Amino acid sequence: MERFLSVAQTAIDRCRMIAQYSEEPGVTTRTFLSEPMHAVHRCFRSWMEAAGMRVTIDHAGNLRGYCEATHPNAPRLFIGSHLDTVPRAGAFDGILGVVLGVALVEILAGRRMTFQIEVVGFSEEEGVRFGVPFIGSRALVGQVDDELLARGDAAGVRVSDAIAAFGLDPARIQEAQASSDALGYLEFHIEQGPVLDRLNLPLGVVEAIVGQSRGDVIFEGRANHAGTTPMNLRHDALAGAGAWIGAVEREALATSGLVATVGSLEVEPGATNVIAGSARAGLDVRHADDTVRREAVRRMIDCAQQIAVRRGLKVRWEPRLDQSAVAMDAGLMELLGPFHRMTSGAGHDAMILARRMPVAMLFLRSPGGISHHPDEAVLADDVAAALETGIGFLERLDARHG
Ligand code: HGY
Ligand code: MN
Ligand code: MN
Repeated sequence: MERFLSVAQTAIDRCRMIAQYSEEPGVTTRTFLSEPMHAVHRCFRSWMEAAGMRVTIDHAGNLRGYCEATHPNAPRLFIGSHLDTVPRAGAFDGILGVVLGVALVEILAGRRMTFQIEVVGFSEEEGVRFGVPFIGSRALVGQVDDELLARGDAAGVRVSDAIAAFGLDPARIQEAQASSDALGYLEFHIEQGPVLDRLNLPLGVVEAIVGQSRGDVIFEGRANHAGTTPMNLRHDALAGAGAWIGAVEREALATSGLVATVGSLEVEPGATNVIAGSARAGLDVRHADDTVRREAVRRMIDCAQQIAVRRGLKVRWEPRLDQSAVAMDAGLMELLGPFHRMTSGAGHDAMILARRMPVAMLFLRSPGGISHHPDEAVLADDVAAALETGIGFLERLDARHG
């Protein structure tokens, strides 16, 4: 492991350097094809080209670096993750997977495998700007449709406008597709949870990624004066949403293995002395079993309707994502090695790439189990162990495929 410790430290330094490219000074916030993404692409392009890779940006804004194989027309192994972040993120979620892909190519130092290697930095995985995740990886499996291209952000800018504003052509997004004979996809990612840290393990191999539902529940009441409206005459949308959020938490606590989060709440008109006329609550529900998850979502929506009736409110559900749980490829998992097997509660681009090729993920310990937070971290020894495992994986895949 020591042989890769300095490469590991460079990888960590690169992640922390990239973290400075942000829409907000002093924190790390980088959404789909926002201005700071140009600087991120410039950094990766210089690292990739110095490692002998050919670099392109596809029309979904994905950064793509290619290494040739020992022979032309060899199938391709993809290694990657996402370059966007949640608001006020840490430095490693997504970025680390792209940086380690480049580091593996640097370690190979021109040595060619019996397969091509493509390192991909996806343009958008978190779903922050347009409310729908995985735009970048969906382009690789041909699943960016006109409806998605027409989705607007909070300022009314459409996905297609954002692509054009970045200097790309939304009409050419289909060119981003990965060929169907791809050898597979490998994603290095921080665990973003407490499991490896509590077991005091540096690495884990993902067996499956849980399924997730996302969407908005919108309560509509009647705005009115906070001082003159008696309590029994109110139709308070925010109070209704608050009652429902508590019910969502109770439902999740009562259902084994289920997590449910209301992480966003938009209130109109949003003044202390005005009873809220509307409240839009963003719901995220996850479980390893798709039936359990979908059943829980249905119960939560039923509960919202019952609360609305009791309070004289209207309520509607706007679903945005129903992503099934995805199993990782057993053959690629075996090539990674005998590490702790685990389920991922976080969603990843691997769940989209799995629609077109075998996929595998290697988790790195998240000290303190912290993520989606500036305190997110990795340990240099664990990064070195991940690089050691990654080189071993490439060599074992080369031997199997050669
Ligand atoms: O939300 C997630 O599961 C991931 O961080 N995109
Ligand atoms: Mn994330
Ligand atoms: Mn991520």
